[in-house]
Amino acid sequence: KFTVELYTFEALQESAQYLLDRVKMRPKIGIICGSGMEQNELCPGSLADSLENKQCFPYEEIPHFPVSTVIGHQGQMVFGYLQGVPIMCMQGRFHYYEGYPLWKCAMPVRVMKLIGVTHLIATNAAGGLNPTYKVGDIMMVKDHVNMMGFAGNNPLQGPNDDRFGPRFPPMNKAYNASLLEIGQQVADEMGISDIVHKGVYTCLGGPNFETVAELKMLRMIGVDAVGMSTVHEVITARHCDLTVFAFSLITNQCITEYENHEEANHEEVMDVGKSRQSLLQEYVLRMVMRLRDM
Ligand code: R1P
Repeated sequence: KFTVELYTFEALQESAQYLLDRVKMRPKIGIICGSGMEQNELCPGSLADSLENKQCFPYEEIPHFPVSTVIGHQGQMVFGYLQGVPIMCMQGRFHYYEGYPLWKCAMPVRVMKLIGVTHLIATNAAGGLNPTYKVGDIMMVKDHVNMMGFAGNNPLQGPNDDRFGPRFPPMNKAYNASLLEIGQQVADEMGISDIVHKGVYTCLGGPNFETVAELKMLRMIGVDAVGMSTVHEVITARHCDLTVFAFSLITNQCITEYENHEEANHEEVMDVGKSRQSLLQEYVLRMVMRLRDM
C-alpha cells in the first residue's frame, strides 16, 4: 500500500498556535533566508539580524518542526519589524538532502499561512548557469523547472487537505508578475539593474553539486540558476494561495566545461552571501515597503 505520512491540518495549527500565543504582531509577509543570507556566527549582520524588536523561536521548540542541520542555517523562526512592517522570517530552511521529505521541508510555509501571511519572499543561493550571470548577481525567479517532480517527488504528494488548497493546483503563475515588475523597479531605484536578472530556477536533491553533463542538460532545457531548495516551498505556497516573490543570489558560476578544474564548494556560497549582505538587505527592505503599500 502506498502511503505518505503527512502532518495534519490540526498538527500545523498547533505549530502556528504556539507562535501566535507568544507574539503580538500579525505579519502578512514571510521571508525565507537562503544560505549566506542569514545571521549566524558565519554571517553576522544579515537580514534577520536587522529586524527590530525581534522574537526568536528555535525550531526545536516549535511543535512538529524539523531542525536545521546545514552549516550557515541557524534554525529559528524570527518575528520582528523591518522599518515598522511586521515580518516573520525563517532563519534556516530545510532541504531534502538533510533527510526530510519534501512536504516536511515545506511545512513552515503552511504554518506561515495559518499565522496569516499572504506574501512569501523566498531567497536562495544558487549556481549561475546562464553564462551572462556573474557571481554576486541577483536573479529574480520568473519560473522554475521542478526536476524532482519529474521523478515523481512532490511536496503535495499524498492525501490532499482542501483547507490548504486544491488537489491539482495550477503552477503557470507561480511567481507573481506584479512583484516581478516591482522587483525590477526596486533594482532600477537602487541603480543595480545591471546585476539583477529574471530567470528560471531549478532544484536538485543534492547534497552533491552537479556534474558537467547534468549542468549542460539543465542549460539546454532553459535553466538559468540551479540550487537545492525553494521549488517545493513555492509549490506549497501557491497551493495555499500565497503570493510569491523569489530570488537567487548567484554564489558561483556553474562549471560546464571539462577543461575547467575549479570546484563548487559551500564556503564560496557563504562568502558571496556575506559580501552581498547589505545589498540584499536593502533590496528586501525596499520590496517589503512596496508590499506594505499594496
Ligand atoms: C549549497 O551550498 C547550499 O546552498 C544553497 C543550496 O540549496 C544548498 O543548500 O542553499 P539555499 O538554497 O538554502 O540558499
